[in-house]
Formats: sequence, structure tokens, C-alpha cells
Amino acid sequence: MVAITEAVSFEKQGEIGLLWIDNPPVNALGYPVRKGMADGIAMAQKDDGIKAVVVICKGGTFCAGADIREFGKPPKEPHLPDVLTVFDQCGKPIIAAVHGTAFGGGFETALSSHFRVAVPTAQFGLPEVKLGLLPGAGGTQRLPRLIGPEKALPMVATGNPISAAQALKEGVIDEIIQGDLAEGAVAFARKVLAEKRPLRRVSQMTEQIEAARSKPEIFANYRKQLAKAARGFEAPEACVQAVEGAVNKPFAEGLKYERELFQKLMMGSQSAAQRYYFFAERQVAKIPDIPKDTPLIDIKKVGIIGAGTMGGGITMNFVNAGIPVTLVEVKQEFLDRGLGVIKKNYDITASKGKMTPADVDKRMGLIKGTTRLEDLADADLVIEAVFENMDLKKEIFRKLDAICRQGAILATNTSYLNVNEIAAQTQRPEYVLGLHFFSPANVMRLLEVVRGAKTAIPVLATAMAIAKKIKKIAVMVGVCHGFAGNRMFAQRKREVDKLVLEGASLAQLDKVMYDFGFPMGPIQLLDLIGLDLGWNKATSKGETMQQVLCEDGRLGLKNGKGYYNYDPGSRVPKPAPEVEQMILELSRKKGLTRREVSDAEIIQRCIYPIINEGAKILEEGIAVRPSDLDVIWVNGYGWPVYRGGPMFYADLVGLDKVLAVMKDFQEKYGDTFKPAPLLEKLVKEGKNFNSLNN
Ligand code: 3H9
Repeated sequence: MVAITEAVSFEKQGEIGLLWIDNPPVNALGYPVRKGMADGIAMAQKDDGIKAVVVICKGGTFCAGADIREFGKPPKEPHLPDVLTVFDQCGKPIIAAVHGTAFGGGFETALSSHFRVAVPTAQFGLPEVKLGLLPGAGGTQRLPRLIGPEKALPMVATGNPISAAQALKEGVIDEIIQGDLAEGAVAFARKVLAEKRPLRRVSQMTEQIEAARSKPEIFANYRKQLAKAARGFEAPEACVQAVEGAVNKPFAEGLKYERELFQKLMMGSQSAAQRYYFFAERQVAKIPDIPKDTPLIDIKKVGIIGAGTMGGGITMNFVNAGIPVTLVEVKQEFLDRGLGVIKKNYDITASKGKMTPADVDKRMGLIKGTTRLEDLADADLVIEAVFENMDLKKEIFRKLDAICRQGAILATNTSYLNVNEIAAQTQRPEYVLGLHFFSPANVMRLLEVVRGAKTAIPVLATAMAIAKKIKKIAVMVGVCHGFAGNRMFAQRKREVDKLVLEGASLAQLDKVMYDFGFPMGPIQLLDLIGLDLGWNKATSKGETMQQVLCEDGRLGLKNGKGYYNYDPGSRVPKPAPEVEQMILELSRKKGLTRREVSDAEIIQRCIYPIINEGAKILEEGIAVRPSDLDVIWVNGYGWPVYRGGPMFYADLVGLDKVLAVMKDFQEKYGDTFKPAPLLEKLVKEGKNFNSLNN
């Protein structure tokens, strides 16, 4: 074995050369890999004893793409497209031997090789679009030549991978290797030589693209199909254009076109946001005072209290991961109803072909319904998901403390209440924490892991690990009213209520925020979640629109009337003239002079206070780092990932600008806009939120 660079070495097995890539953790195509690949192929070309080359990786995966950490820095030669041209034009057969994930530049490396083999578990994908980019090393030009633009388009423009079996079926790979990959790939290379197979240069293939040339509807149809999911994103359209280029341009020109589109995206703010977010989502699991090797508590059985919407959704998460759940309700009737809803949800999934009836039975079989809290005696983790009543929660925790075995973790799914107060009801506050799921809990990926003042480190580490197992993105937060997400969200809720009274129309508010990139406008969202959420009949004094509407029995979509009216069974909002009257009346009562509110003010009023609250949360140590807050907003509140999250967005706008606007608003509208000291400090020091990400 000869080392070519620190990440690439060359091994000879008779007349076959193996180019080994070893760049943990994911064999990203950083400089030493690119250089090693180029030099390795040049070496093989010169060596008369070598007749074919196998490109193969050490570790858990084939190359998972370009090294994203290098993006935004001055590029260092050799560039990947040039290295892959060397592959393409090599006079000796190159065989890519794939295990794990051949993603992005990794897949492009395989496509530039002359043959591809893979283990059965390998995956192939071009996820660049998820980073706000497009495949920039020939992927958009080679894949359509290999499998046709119709099949290439979804891979390029959605970034979703395909399995080895599918890759074989589509002609992406030549063979699946059972057993040892290196041995199998060398045997394949020998077969290629023995059969004198011609080199299959994908760049030279024309059949598929010629066939597509007379069918421009392929692209028109695909654009239509993509429109909804790609709303607001720049990269998917660029991906489609690049594939169109493959069909309409000669290969070399297509490559140039791809490069131009790639560079444009790379320079834009959307890709910067999406690349930032990629690392934010990985950073979130790293908690400074929780060592990686913290011993975990084995969670074999889970207890869930409350079979309502939340409890039911949480139950589904665990049984989906194969973990049995004991589901407790106070009355058999409520239990039956809850179990019925879960079964119905699974049946709907099965009717869409995403699950078999046997899967449904298996999952339902993992749920044991009971009306006895005592049945939780052997649970390793209990999650209380009853309604938001402190006295009720305290009583449940006192009982759980007596019933549950020592060492069992007791969690509350409260969205607002003080976890420390709940923990204090038990003799084991170090085993108590909050697990704040978002509704619908079986769908939403976000989970706030709420760290109580006394929660023990292994309990927190276990919560983070179990979250991963049930496919949630867990963000650690501290105790305060509403924790991180809802506390920030309350800022927007308050401003929306005020803006309506000052003169912004409901439709304007919804349009501005929808166009910003949220999946729906704030007014529609309030109607959807229920206007009575957080409303207290006893203390309601008709002082806000929320109070006025609730007092009038307008609870939102659920009873067909909120800010908007809804026809029975419909989610389509219809203007409600009676609400317009209520708005005018309350506005008058408050002595407000109604005015035109600009779209720009709506964005600033709705978003800058969220950022400001985020700064306070960071100062108080409620969240670990600014990027954690961004992960919360992208996953829990529909923040468009192409804007990174509120804290990233603030950096993009410029903290000095955010501060100036907050000060201006403070003067005009009062101290709810008082800038957070951290915001002032960062501006003074010329720093941004990203400087606090570690
Ligand atoms: C591209 O290829 C552009 C080309 O078309 C054109 C170029 C000219 N770079 O996700 P994990 C790190 S764009 C740098 O937790 P898993 C990651 O941050 C690229 N670092 O593991 C983490 O670090 P840490 C297109 C990377 O097993 C560690 O590796 N490719 C990269 O759950 C483990 O990652 C992609 O977009 C990278 N490319 O999942 C693929 N990838 O331990 C992106 C990962 O310090 N990667 N890291 O936190 C993935 O989808 C997943 O990482 C993968 C493994 C499925 C591979």
C-alpha cells in the first residue's frame, strides 16, 4: 500500500489497483482526497502493470460529498470537476465500489467512473439541493445521460436517495456485491478485463437525452409537480434548469452551464443559510457539560399518561421505534377513544401504501391501554401528557414517585409550566425533566428536552438519545415560561394582535408572512391551533383580539369561526365581516388611529422581537447556543430553512440594524421592544450571534 496523500493510498492486487480513500467521518472530498484521487489515477495510467482501478473507501461510507466545511473559503486546486474529468478520460477502466452513502460529489465520482458496483445496503443520492445548491461536479449532466431526465430530475431536485436495488434496476450501477466489497469489486474488474468490455463513459452517452429532446413537457410537468414543495427555494429550479441543459447542450457546454448555476447558488444567502442549518442540526446534540460517553439508562418500556391528541401522538413515536407503551387514561371511554384515533391514523397510513396491515397490527400490539396508574410500576420512562393544570400535574407526579421503580425517568410534556415545581413533588428531582413534544406529536420533528435545576446528566443524555431513536430532533432548553420556542413565539403572537388593531388587514398579515416563507400566515395559524389556547375565561377582559374572539365563542377552525369563517369540513379561510367590526370596535376602544401598515413593518414587528427574546434566552442560559434556537424554529414553527432560523436571519440583516429598529419601536410602542442587553453587547463589540455558536 502506497500513501498518495494523508487521505488516499494505492494498493496493487495483481493488475488491479485499489485507490483507497480514508477521510473520516464520511470520506468528504476535501483537498487531500481530491489531490489523492487525481494523482492516484495519474499513477495508475502510467503504470503498465495496472490494467484497471477500483475506487473504494474505508470506514462506514463511500464519499458522502464535497467537504461542506470548505465552502465559502477560497477553493484549492485540484477542483472536483477537474478531478472527475481525469476519471472520465482515464484510458483504463475505473470501477467505483460503493458502500454506505454515495452522496453529492461522492455519487458524481461514481458517475464519472466507468463502472459502478455496490453492497446491498448502499444508497445513491444528490442531496446538494438540501444545501441550497445543485450537483456541481457533473451530476446534473451525467445522471440524465445515464438514466434519462425523467428519472434524474427527482433525484437532482429533491435530493432524495435511492437504494442499491433501485440503482441496479435503473441502470445506475452494474452489479450488487454480496460479501466483501473489495474482493467483489476486484473480481468485477477482472471480469471487465477478461470480457474486454469497452469503457462506459457516461459523458458520451446520448440515447436517453436524444429521446428527451423532443419532449419539453417533461420539464414543464416536473416543474408543476415540484412547485408546492419548492416554494420560496431557489435551488430546485436551478436543478431543473441544469438537467434541461443536459438535454439541450453538448456535454462540455452543459458542464459549464452547471458550474455557472452552482456558483450563483453558492454565492447566495439561501445556500449559506441551508449549509449553516446542516451543521446547526448536528451541533444541537452536543451539550457542553454532557460528556459523549455518559452512561445511558436503558429504556425498554415507556408509560404515557393521557390518551388525548398529545399522548396519542407521543405513543405513536415510541411504538414506531418498536418500544412498548403502557397508555394510561382516567376512564375506559377516553382510553378507547384515544386508541381508536391511533388505530385510525395508522389505517390511513396503510391505506396510502406506506405501511402494511401487519405493521399496523404490530404497532397496535405494542400499546397496552389501562386505567390504572399502578401499571406503570415497571416503566423505564413515564411521560405525563395531561392538560396544562399545575395541580393535576403535581398530583400525578406525587403518585408516580410512589408507583415507579427507582431509577425510572419521569417526564412532563408541559408547554409552559415550571418543571422544577413539578420535580419538587417527588423524592427524585434528578430523574425528572420536561419532554416538550410539538403537536401533532407523531409528525413534528422537534422535541424540547427541558432541563430541570436538578435533572441528572445521565437522565439528560438518555433523553437526547431516546429522542434520536424516535426520530426527533431534540434541543436542550432550560426552565422558564414557555421554554425557548413558545417564549419566542409569544412575541409574534402579541405583535400580530396589535398590528391587527393598528390597521394591518388579516389577509395582509397572512400574505406577508407566507411570502416570507412560513407554511401559513399567523392569523390562519392562530385559527388552526385554536384561539382558546392560553385563554382564560375567568380573567378575560376583552383587551386583546384573542380575548374578544374567544369571549364571542370564536375558537378558530375547530368550531368553524375564528378570525376567519370556515365552511363545515373545510380549512379554507373566508373573510368574516363580523370580525372586521370587532377589530374596528376594539381599535376604537383603545383609542388607536388606524393606519396603513407597510409589509416591511409587519416583518420587523413580527420577527425582530423573536430575535430579541432569543437573545434574552441565550443570556439567561435557557438555550445552549443561537443555532439551537434556529433548529427549534425550523422544526417547530415552520421557519423557512432557506432563511436559516431567526438568529441566522438577524446576522444576515445585521445586528446593528435589528438593534436600531428595536430602539425605534421601543420609542414608538413601548418597552416590549426594549433591546436585550446581549443584542446591545454584540453590536457594541462588532460581533454577531454566530460568534456564540460553538
Ligand atoms: C457536494 O457534494 C457538492 C458537489 O456536488 C460539487 C462540488 C464542487 N462535509 O450526519 P452525521 C460531518 S455538497 C463535511 O451526523 P450520519 C457532519 O457534520 C455535499 N462534513 O452522520 C458530522 O460531523 P460532526 C453533498 C460532513 O451517519 C459527521 O460528518 N453531500 C459532511 O447520521 C457525521 O455526520 C451531502 O449533503 C460533508 N459533506 O449521516 C451529504 N457530511 O461529527 C451530507 C457529514 O463533527 N451528509 N459531515 O458533527 C449527510 O447527509 C450525512 O452526514 C450522512 C451520514 C448521510 C453522510
